[in-house]
Amino acid sequence: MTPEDILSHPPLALLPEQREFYFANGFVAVDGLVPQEWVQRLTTRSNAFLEESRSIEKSNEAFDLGPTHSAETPHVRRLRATVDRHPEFWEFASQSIFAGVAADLVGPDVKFHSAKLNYKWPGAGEVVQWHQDIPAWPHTNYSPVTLGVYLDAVEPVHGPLACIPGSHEGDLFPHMDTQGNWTGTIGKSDLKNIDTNSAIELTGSAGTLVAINCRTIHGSRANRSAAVRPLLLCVYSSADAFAWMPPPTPTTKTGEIIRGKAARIAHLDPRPCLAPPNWAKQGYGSIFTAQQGK
Ligand SMILES: O=C(O)CCC(=O)C(=O)O
Repeated sequence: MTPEDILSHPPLALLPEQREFYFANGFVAVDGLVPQEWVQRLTTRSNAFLEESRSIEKSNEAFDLGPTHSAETPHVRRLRATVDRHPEFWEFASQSIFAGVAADLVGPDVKFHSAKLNYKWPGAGEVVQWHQDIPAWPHTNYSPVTLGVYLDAVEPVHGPLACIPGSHEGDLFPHMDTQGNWTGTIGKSDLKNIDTNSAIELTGSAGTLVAINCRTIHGSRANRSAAVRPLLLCVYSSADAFAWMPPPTPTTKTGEIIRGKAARIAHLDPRPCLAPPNWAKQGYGSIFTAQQGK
C-alpha cells in the first residue's frame, strides 16, 4: 500500500497530523500515548525478568547480557523475543493501542514480525550506532515499522532514540565491513555523507510512543543518568510485506496477522536491499554484539 492508500483509512490511534509526520519524516513520537495501566503492567514484567537474570551467567535465548552482568548487579542489554517470554507481552503487542498505531502506519492488514525489550544502562557505554533496521531483515517492501514504548520518562541524558528526518527516502547502506562481515551499523565512509547533526532525539514521559520506519537512520547515545532506560520495541508490517531471508530473532508469533486479513500477493517495492547473512545458519546475537564486533 502507498502512504496515500494507508491515509485513506480513518485513524485508529494517531491524529492525522501524526500519521502525516511519520510518512514525511520516517518517524514520529507521541508523548504518553500508551496508557499508564499498560506501562505499569509491562514494568512489572520487565522487573521480574531483571530479577530472573540474576541467576543466569551467560547470554541465552531470552537474555542478551552485557560484560559486567552479575547476580549482584544485573546488566541485561536485551530481553529477546518478549512475546515468547510472557503472554502479557503478546497481549500488548497484539491487542493494545500498538495494534491500532500499527494499522495507522502500515494499513488495515497488519502482520507481526518481532519484539524485544532493550535496556540502556548507565555508564555501560551502550551507544547504539547509526543504522537502519531493514538490512537485517529484508522484506518485499518497506512498510515495516518499529513501535517502541518508553517504560520510564526519557530525557536527553538517558540516551533517547534519535532519528534522521527524511532518511527513509534516501539510500539503504551496507551494514557490513569490507570483508562482508555483519557489523549492524553504517560504515564510516558512508556516514561522512549523512547529516547526523540533523537527528532529532525522541524524548518523552513514561508511555511515550516512538515509531520508526524500517529505512530510517537511527541510533542512540550513551545513558549518562543514574537510571536504566527500558524500551519495549515491537515490529509490524503490512500483510503484503513478506520477509525474504530468515529473521534474526524469530518468535512463535512471527508472521501472525494481528488485524485485518492475510495477503496472497506480495507488494514488491523495486528499491534494492542487500541480503544479510542467513541468520538461521549463522545465528544472531544482538545489535550490541554486532556493533561491538563480538
Ligand atoms: O535501544 C535503543 O536505543 C536503540 C534500539 C535500536 O535501534 C535497535 O534495537 O534496533
